[in-house]
Amino acid sequence: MNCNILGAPVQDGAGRMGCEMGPSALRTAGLVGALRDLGHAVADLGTVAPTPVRPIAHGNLALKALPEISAWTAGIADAAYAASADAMPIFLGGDHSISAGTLSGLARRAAQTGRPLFVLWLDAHPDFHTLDTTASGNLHGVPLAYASGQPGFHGYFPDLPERIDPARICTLGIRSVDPAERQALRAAGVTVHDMRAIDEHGIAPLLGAFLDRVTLENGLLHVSLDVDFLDPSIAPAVGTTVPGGATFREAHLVMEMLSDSGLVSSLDLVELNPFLDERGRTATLMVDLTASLMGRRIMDRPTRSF
Ligand code: B3U
Ligand code: MN
Ligand code: MN
Repeated sequence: MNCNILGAPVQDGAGRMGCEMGPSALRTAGLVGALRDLGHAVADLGTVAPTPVRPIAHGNLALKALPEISAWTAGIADAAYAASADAMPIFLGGDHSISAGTLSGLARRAAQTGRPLFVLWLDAHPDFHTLDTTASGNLHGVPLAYASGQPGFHGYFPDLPERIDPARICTLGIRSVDPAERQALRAAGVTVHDMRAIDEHGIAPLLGAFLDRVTLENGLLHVSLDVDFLDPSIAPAVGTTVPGGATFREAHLVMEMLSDSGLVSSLDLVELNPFLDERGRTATLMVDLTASLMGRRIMDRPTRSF
């Protein structure tokens, strides 16, 4: 496969500094080499730039860095559109606000291909706040609401060329939801597989059912992997740790199932804060998970297992 790597060193959408170093840490942990070892052709396209920042005022005074994140969203959306023309783009965050841009650009690309875009959101949080409902004001909490066309972004964020149908979004690993998000997710019809669902059913059937839907509609699939999807005991390098996350084995299983499906057309690796890491272990885990998604296996699989 042809892969395009793009760094999006955004940190203003998170509550604390450090995600700006995410792309460097993922490169240092050997992302490009790991992909090449698996036989992929990798082009590192370098670092995305925001468009010029213009002043934007909003009635929600809690909002942080709205002009900056709006400018990043515009720059990232154009870069995502360009980078998805003939290769699989892998976006290196940066905090999760970068996905406002990646999803916007990818939705525009998908519309051109005539195939529907599905989104798998691997995260402790659904990131489904609007500019009006966020209480923290951290804009890494809004990208999924923006990209799926929830109200209140017009005039503040770049106009969306294409929205993603909320019915084609599946969130997995969720364990921290604000009341406004809970209501909006339900009204919009987003699939929410929280940790209780994973505990009750196991992660494989939940993901399998979603992948079946993508296959049935011949969809494209974007995967957005937030570090805090993972349990903090294995992935400490994130500003918003929430206990009770995906285990090492659950996370690799998800990636291997995604790889087997052959459906994944783009990927975000977000929220890595290297300042909070321990000797690079979280960056290394993110690279290893990406390798599993891109074909690394423990053993060759027989066509049927007993
Ligand atoms: N929902 C909370 C917490 C949060 C969302 N995304 C992250 N944290 N990473 C908020 O601030 O919007
Ligand atoms: Mn997130
Ligand atoms: Mn999160």
